[in-house]
Amino acid sequence: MPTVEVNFDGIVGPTHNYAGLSPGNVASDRNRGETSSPKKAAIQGLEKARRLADLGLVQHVLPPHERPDIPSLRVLGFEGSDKQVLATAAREAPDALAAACSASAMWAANAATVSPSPDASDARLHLTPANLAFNRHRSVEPAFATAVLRRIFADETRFAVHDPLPATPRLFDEGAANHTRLARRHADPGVELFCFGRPAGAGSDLDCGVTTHPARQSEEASRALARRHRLDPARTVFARQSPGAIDAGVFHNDVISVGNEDVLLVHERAYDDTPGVIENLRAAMGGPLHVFLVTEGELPLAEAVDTYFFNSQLVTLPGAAGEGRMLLIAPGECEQSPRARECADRLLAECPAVGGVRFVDVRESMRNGGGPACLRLRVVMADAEQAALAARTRLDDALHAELTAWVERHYRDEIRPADLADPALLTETRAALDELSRILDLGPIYPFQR
Ligand code: SUG
Repeated sequence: MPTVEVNFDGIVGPTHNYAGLSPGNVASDRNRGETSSPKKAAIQGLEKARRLADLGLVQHVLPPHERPDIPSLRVLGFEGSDKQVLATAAREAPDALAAACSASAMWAANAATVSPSPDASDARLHLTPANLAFNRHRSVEPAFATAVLRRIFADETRFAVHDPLPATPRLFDEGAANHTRLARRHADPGVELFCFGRPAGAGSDLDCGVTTHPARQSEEASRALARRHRLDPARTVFARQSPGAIDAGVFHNDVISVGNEDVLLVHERAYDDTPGVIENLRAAMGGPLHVFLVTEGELPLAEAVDTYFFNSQLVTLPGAAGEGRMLLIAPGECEQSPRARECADRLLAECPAVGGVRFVDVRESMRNGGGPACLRLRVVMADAEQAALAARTRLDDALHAELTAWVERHYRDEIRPADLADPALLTETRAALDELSRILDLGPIYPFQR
C-alpha cells in the first residue's frame, strides 16, 4: 500500500453537552443550555468514521478524555472527595464546572498539528499537541492528548511527538484546524499552509483587527511549529486569516477552507490577501494546484459558517488515480442549503479530481461548531509507519461493533446543564473509560486508573 492519509477520529465523550463555552463559535453560543445527546453524538461520530472505513480509507479512533476533570477544579481550590469537589463547584463556580465537563477533545483536528515524514528534513513524522490555551475548557486537553499520542506513536525512530508550545497568548495554538498540507500525491514532499488570526507581536485582540469575535491561532506558534517539524521554508506558506471572516464566525481556518493533495477549496474571504496566499501556494507547489474559489455572492460567509460546507473532508479513495479519485464528505446541513449544494455541484463540474459528494450526519457535534473535518486528525503515513502504530485504534467492522455496543451500554441519552453536577456522571464515565482503555489496548492511560 502506498502512503495514504490516515484519519484519527475523536470518540465523543460521555459528557457531551452544550455549555456555550467558545466565544466566536456561533453554533456553541447559539445552543448554550440546550439538551444534548451524548449517545447520539458518539454513534453519529462512529458511523461517520465507519463510512470512511467502508470506502477503504484507513480510519483510526482516539479515546475521549476523562470528564468531569476533577484536577482542574482542585487547582481552583475546591477540596474534599471528588463528590464534594463537584458539589461545591456547582454551587460556587458553575462556569468552572461546565469547563471541566466539556467533551471538546472529540474535535481531534485540534489535538495536534501533524507534518508527515516526506516533509521533514529528518524524515520523521512530527506531531505537536496543541496547547489550546485560548479557551479555558480546552486548555486542559494537551496533557492527556500528549500522553495518548505518545502511546500510539510510540516508535521514536519514526515519530516525534513534541511537547505542546507554552500556553501564552503570543503562542496560542489550535492544532491542525489551522493547518493544511498540499502535495502532488500524499507520498510526495508537501507544501504546508499555516493560518493564523493573531499576527506576530499581537498581544491582545485589539492588535488582530477583529471587532466582534476573538482571534485564536498565533503566527508565532505557527512559525514555531514549522521550525520544530523541520519543514523546508521554501515549501511552507503562512497566511493571515481575514479578521472579517473571524468576525463572521470563522474561528478556525477549517471552517473556510479544505485541501487535499493538489486540490484546495477556499472561500474568497478566507484570508487577509486570498489571491496572494494562492499565488504563494502555487509557487511553493512547483506543479499544478487546482483551486476551487467560492465567492461571497455564491456562498456568503454567514452561510458558509451555518452549513460548514468547507468543514467537509476531502479524501482520496484508495487505489484511485486521476479523475474522480476524491470524494467530498460534507455535513448533512449542506444538503438543506441550495447555495451549498450549488457549490458542490460546481465543484464536481469544474474539478475533475473530485468524483462525488457524500453527506454525513454529525448534527450533535455540529451544534457545538464541530463538523466532519473537526472530528478528525489527518496523519499522512507510509505503510511501515502504520505498521509501527501501537494500540488497537484502527476502526474495522469488529471494533466499530464493539465501540457501538460500548456506547449503548454506558452513555446517557440526554444531558441538561444541571446534570453536569450529578456525581453519578463521574462514576459512569470512569467505568466507561476503564472499559474503553481495554478495548483499545491503551493500558492504564487515564489518571483515575493509577
Ligand atoms: O473549539 N467547540 C469547539 C469546536 C471545535 C471545532 N474544531 C475545528 N474547527 N477544527 C471549539 O470552539 C464548544 C463547547 C461548548 O460550548 O460546550 C466547543 O468547544
